[in-house]
Amino acid sequence: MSVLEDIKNSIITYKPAKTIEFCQQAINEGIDPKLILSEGLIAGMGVIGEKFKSNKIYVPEVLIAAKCTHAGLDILKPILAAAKAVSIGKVVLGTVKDDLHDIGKNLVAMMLEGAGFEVVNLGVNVDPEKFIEAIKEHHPNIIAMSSLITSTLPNVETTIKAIVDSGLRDQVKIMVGGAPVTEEWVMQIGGDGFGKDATAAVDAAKKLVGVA
Ligand code: B1M
Repeated sequence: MSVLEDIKNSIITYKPAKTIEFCQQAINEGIDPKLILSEGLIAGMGVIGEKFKSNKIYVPEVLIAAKCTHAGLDILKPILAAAKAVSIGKVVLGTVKDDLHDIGKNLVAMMLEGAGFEVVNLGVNVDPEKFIEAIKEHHPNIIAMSSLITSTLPNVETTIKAIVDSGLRDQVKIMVGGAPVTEEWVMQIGGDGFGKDATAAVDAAKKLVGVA
């Protein structure tokens, strides 16, 4: 069995220490960190997602699987970040208000860092006001929002409206992503960019800062 399969299985069997061990092993074997992400961590979380959807597992199991994924992300993060030393732009990223999902958002953060962006990660359940404060404090090129459940989609719109009302809209590009988000909808609510997954998010961000 390949080490990528081992990583995936460590998530499906809820063993964070194994996730760490196998991620480290994959790095030592010289496997591309992006492959470790997609074929190991994301693949494992994909299986968990399917099981959760079909009520084969419940929230506690999902949380342990998420713990495994985050443990693996912590191992990969410095390696992906070291791949690019010069910043090609600054992104302020957060999961919108009332939404606590952060695995996909953190993957996007890491892939952006790996591509050379400086990322300010505001975390989850981020109020529109917090995004606005972050624009004033960090002067990012891009505000990036994740919305991972349909019930928080309106909070993306509210945040964009708040940015417009604050007079800061022309200082930033706005990018949105997450499972229930579509490109058409993002354009309709006044956003500038969309990515269906972490790789597409990087392409969209590069396009927005003019380096694509
Ligand atoms: Co929840 N949850 N969850 N959950 N959860 C989903 C999303 C759900 C689809 C499960 C289901 O019912 N089938 C469903 C949403 C349904 C809907 O939209 N209507 C759901 C629900 C309903 C809920 C609760 C309401 C459950 C409850 O309490 N009854 C609750 C809500 C809590 C809240 O947010 N207020 C809840 C809670 C939780 C946990 C806390 C248990 C846990 C989150 C833990 C954590 O994140 N730290 C959890 C999880 C893990 C999931 C599933 C199983 C997995 C989500 C995930 O991490 N996916 C999910 C089911 C599933 O996906 N099949 C589910 C892996 C991740 C890599 O993918 O997040 O899509 P994703 O990110 C992708 C892309 O979307 C994209 O790139 C990422 C990487 O490829 N992307 C961007 C993300 N952000 C982007 C930003 C961009 C561009 C691309 O640009 C800015």
